[in-house]
Amino acid sequence: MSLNKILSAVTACLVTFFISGPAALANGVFKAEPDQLGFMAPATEVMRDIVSFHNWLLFMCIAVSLFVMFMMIYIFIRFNAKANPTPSKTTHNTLLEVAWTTVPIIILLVIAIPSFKLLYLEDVIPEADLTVKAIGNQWYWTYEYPDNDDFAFDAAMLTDVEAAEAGLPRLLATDNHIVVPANKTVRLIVTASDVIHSWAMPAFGIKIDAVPGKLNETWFNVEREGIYYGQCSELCGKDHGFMPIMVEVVSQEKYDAWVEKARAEYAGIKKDNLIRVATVLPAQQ
Ligand SMILES: [Cu+2]
Repeated sequence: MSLNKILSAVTACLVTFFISGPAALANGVFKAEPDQLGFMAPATEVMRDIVSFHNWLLFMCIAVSLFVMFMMIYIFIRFNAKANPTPSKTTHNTLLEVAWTTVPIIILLVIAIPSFKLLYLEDVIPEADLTVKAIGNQWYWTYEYPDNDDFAFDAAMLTDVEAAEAGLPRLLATDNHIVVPANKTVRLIVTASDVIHSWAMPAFGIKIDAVPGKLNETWFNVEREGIYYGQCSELCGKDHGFMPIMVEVVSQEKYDAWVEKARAEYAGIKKDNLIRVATVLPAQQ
């Protein structure tokens, strides 16, 4: 590989990282793409901040690495035995010692301040417009809408054939999925019925563990309508890779209409029976 090719590959990587991944597809589908290097296009304020914090950290890493590298190269050339046969006996330099103590402190501070800001943004849940509860099961998700008569349903992965027929992405689409309104704060409560799962939605900047016997909560406010895909992100057994998460973000009117429909459709489902539905297994490859 020529130096030119290596340099252009490195530049391509850096550019991809700094522009934070591909934009949303034209039809409003947000999912990971083949050969994707950066993040998925952010759909929430939290994810946008995560992306810019990531870029800031990357910049700091590169700056520190380059500084150390050039210092070392300079020392190798300027102070090797041939170029500098009689070394200086100098010890202690007050200015230098103060500098190499304070500069790292300043670097840590400029990393810590945005980091804490981001942590608080993620952690403190604003006044929520609605609540959705996600329950991880081996190996599908159950969702409950406590604000709307507490209706509930399961979301299991579509088989390859079903996904192809529906024109939905393989290994990501589910039979039922949650629908939420755009530009509304959604409080998400997460737990599990058997082992630890993790509800992860890259475009929202969410990855939260679903722990049996424990309620975790987080929030999101999605700015753009569309269909968003994520996956269980905690190793939870043999079908861990086959319990994707699908979220449809729609306008308030469409959401209200969906709630009416869902209320009727899922009304007969007793929550106790939900967790007994057979897992949809992927087609054998
Ligand atoms: Cu899982």
